[in-house]
Amino acid sequence: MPLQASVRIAKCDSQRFFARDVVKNGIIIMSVLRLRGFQIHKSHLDSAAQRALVEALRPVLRAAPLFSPSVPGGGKMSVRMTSAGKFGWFADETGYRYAENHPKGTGWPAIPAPILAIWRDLTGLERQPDSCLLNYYGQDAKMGLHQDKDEADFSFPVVSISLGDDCMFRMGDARRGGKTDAIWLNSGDVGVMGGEARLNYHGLDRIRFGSSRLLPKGGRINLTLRVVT
Ligand SMILES: O=C(O)CCC(=O)C(=O)O
Repeated sequence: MPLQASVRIAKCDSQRFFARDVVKNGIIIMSVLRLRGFQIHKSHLDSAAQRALVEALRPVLRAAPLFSPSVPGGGKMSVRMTSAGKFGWFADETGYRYAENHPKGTGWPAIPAPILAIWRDLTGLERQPDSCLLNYYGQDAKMGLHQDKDEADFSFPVVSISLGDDCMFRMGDARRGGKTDAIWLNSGDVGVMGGEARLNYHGLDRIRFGSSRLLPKGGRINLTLRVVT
């Protein structure tokens, strides 16, 4: 008879970091980490689920190709992006906002069902997200520290799915310029940023290009699900 999975608190060394392991047959099959309130479900998606998500994203990318947004003050983001859902996140010289159309003028494709299922599983919410932002990080792409605050209601969490190459993710608190901590995220990890952590500054220092074989051309995809209105 298979042994039941059990949960054990593996480490709890400060308010900033907390880890809880799910152990089956003496082997850790999943860990839930908390870094400054960001809840990270390590290896939430196994390899088959990761491959299925990449397949589900192909039609999204065909209908709404990646673009490199310009930013206020000039220059372009190093991350390429697109969206699915009712709203897509967008930036240009005039600011940051959600838009109902892709820059080419068409509406965004629907959020694929397996992605909505992850949101439901981890948030338990009836309310579905109305935006799924897809960020693609090539070899030198990164993202500066920022808050997610273009949404109307911060009581809804942000769910963040990592696919492909490892990345160094940095998390602070809700003050600009406050202390930060960094953690490596791997393909299949899914994070939930909610509650007191919802407005924490966060960003991405770098990716470890070529560390995963999930994406044919390498790099990392991050999907973030948000309730916008
Ligand atoms: O790529 C990531 O893990 C973070 C993405 C992010 O911070 C954002 O889209 O606001």
